[in-house]
Amino acid sequence: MSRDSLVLYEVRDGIAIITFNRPKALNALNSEVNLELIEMMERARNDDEAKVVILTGSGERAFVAGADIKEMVALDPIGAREFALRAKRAVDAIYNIPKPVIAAINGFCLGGGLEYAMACDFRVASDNAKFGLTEITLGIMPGSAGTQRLPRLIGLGRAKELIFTGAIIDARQALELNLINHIYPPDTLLEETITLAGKITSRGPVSLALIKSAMNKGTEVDLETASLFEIDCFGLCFATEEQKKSMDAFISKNKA
Ligand code: CO8
Repeated sequence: MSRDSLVLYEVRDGIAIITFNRPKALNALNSEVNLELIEMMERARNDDEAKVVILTGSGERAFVAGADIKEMVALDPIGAREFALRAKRAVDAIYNIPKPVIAAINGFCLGGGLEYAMACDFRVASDNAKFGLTEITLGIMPGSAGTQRLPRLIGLGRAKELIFTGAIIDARQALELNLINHIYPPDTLLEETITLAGKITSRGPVSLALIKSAMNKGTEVDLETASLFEIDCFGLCFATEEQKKSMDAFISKNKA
């Protein structure tokens, strides 16, 4: 793990922990952070030791307090579009990695920070975490799929209220909205998330990848198309050692 990196990578017990590491700027996302994040997601994708990925922020105050306003302030429309396209590559790297990704949200999770967290498979948070798509307070709007993922997670009306007002909500409210799955004390957040991730690491990687793909793609298309895609994924599971070993073990235990 390099000390100078803006995004840190380490593997513990089969879990890749990827950490935004700009604590002095509350881990704000600039172009370099995005490039390093893409690199680290690629590393996790190719790392056979890493079965599950946890995304978190360094320091005690923030997961990510949004895109870097100091980098955005002078952008013209073409530059802003390029900035958001670079961010999209980072978000896509989170969303498309064929391994489960859990966001462990340890403080401010605003703007782009929440958009990145929503690209994860699910989210847990410390009880002092704060959430919001606050872009409107800066005279802009979400640009990393926030207008799309938030309504899918919490419903259109609730999402519009949050995005139109730019309100910041706490962890309890985020839990009530189904934006996060669990709340933990700040000092045990990472350990609790590792324990949670540990319940997934023993599961078959091919099944996990196919389930993620079926759920991500399936929820974007009609039910008939999604069901047929799921069936193709189901069929593919039967090409794996995982399936043979697990089913044989079940049968031989029952025979015994
Ligand atoms: N960008 C750049 N620097 C930031 C950011 C940010 N988003 N957030 C905090 N910082 C910096 C501050 O400038 C400060 O630096 P310095 O010490 O050099 O002055 C340091 O972090 C600490 O911050 P504060 O002093 O402001 O700390 P406070 O406790 O007073 O306040 C807040 C904490 C409330 C989180 C406050 O920092 C804040 O409001 N930050 C901005 C939050 C925000 O509006 N985020 C949304 C940004 S827009 C966005 O994300 C668009 C995404 C569109 C797509 C592109 C995705 C990449």
